[in-house]
Amino acid sequence: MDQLTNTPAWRALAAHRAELGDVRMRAQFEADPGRFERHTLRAAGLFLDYSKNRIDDRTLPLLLALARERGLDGARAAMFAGRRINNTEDRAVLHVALRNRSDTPIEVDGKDVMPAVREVLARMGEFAEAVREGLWRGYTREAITDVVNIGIGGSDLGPAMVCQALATHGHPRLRMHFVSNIDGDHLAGVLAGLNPARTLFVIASKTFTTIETMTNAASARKWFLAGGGSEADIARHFVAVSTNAERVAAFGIDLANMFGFWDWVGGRYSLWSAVGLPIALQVGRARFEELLDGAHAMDRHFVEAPLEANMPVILGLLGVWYRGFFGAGSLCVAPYAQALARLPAYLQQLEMESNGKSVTRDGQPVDAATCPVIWGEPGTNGQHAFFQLLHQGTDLIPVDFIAPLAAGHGLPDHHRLLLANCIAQSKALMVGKSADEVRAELGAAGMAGEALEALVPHRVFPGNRPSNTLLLPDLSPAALGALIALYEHKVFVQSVIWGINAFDQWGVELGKQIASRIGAELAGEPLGAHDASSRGLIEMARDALA
Ligand code: G6Q
Repeated sequence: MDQLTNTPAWRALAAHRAELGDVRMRAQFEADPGRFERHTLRAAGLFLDYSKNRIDDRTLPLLLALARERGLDGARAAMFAGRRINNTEDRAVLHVALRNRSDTPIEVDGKDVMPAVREVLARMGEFAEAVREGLWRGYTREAITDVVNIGIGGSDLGPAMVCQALATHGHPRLRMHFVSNIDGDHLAGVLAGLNPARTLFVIASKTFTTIETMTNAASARKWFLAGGGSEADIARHFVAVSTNAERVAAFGIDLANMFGFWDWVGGRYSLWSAVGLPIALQVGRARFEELLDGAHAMDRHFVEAPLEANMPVILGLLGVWYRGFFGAGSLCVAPYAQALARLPAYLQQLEMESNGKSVTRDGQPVDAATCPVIWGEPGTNGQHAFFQLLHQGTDLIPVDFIAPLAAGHGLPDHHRLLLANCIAQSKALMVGKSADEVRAELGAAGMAGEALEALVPHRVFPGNRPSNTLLLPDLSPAALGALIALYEHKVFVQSVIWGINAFDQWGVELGKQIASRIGAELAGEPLGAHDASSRGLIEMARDALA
């Protein structure tokens, strides 16, 4: 494939960017009453307003030409057809099969994966309902009250984010806990309040070799045995989610209590698989299936909608536009929903582990900037913190605002103020405030002369700062499923433009290898060759641990 910046579409976009210059969105809105209508989309129950972007009528056709030139149609078809598009690991990428709610078969190497997907989903549902109904009991015959998911990365962030988002749909008896960090404070803090006789552990690890998860799981088992459970009781209190039956059995978990998945499910794309077991436990089988339905509706939209009306395509291309032509190095995700507090962390992994790469699928350097830094916090909290920089800092940082239109908390005044703030922020970022407007405002407040002029530069807002606003009807499982699938496909679209394999993660390996060596050294093995900094730090840690 041609170097990206040499392609005709990229060159046309570069010329267009130069022509566009500093065109003001504020002026574009004033001149064009149809701008909102033309730059909004509905899909799978979600509404996207992308009118507050630095684009004119030529921009999207040029971005779409880039998508076509980079082979988006073919790449998308290859993913849905189960081709081995994760080329560096020689794997298919089929999270879409996990939420394929149609009768259409999906094949990997000529074999339909759907019967196995449905079989695990049914077992998960039965197990979740048995725990929820109090039929699955602990060793004292008491019902389970606490579920502790032990997993990390893709085996933690998705279910943790979704369980928090759907907490209002939770079962009144069941509390969900997530332990990921190797830091003993995490496990100890969670276990401190729990009774082993009423606790169920879900050990979630695709490989069942991850050091954090295996260490936490072994300590959890010791805690369980020390707290009154016997070896024979482990089967009622430990279940596994994994692709590795051999290791699950070696850990001592009954294979009847293992929920499997497959190598074509990437960790960060796995919440739709058995990795979503904590979600099913929390909200029940039917609502877990609604989550899948919402994602499936977005999958259908991604496959069927023309590119120019395709939500993941538009979001992905706008991201490429700012990264490639405005030098935007980060994207702020601001959910106006406290329940979505973990969404930015979830998207950080989804986007940055997928597209945080600098070589193409065939190993050549990518000659354009790739994934920006993804970060954010819920609104309105962020407004009282980092929004200062979004409004008046030196960097252009696009923002994704995300808000549910309806809330279930019964505090309508709060929700009105929440939505008002969400809309106000995207408006303020876009319109800004000119020096003349500041002068008029200060004058009206009784200021004049030098005192007024001294304040003007501090109170000017440059404006013209872009954002998308995504509205959900509410925080239902279906809307959340569609939202997550939207970002998954957005990431895929961007990977195709940049020519990246979005489904491997070699960048996390080096640190793991070095940590394993240093771990042995901290346990007493002689020190190997190290730079002076690392050696000095290892010696200090050894002294502290002695
Ligand atoms: C995700 C990554 C990574 C992975 C964790 C946990 O895409 O591969 O975050 O999920 O390292 O791995 P295990 O599930 O194998 O323990």
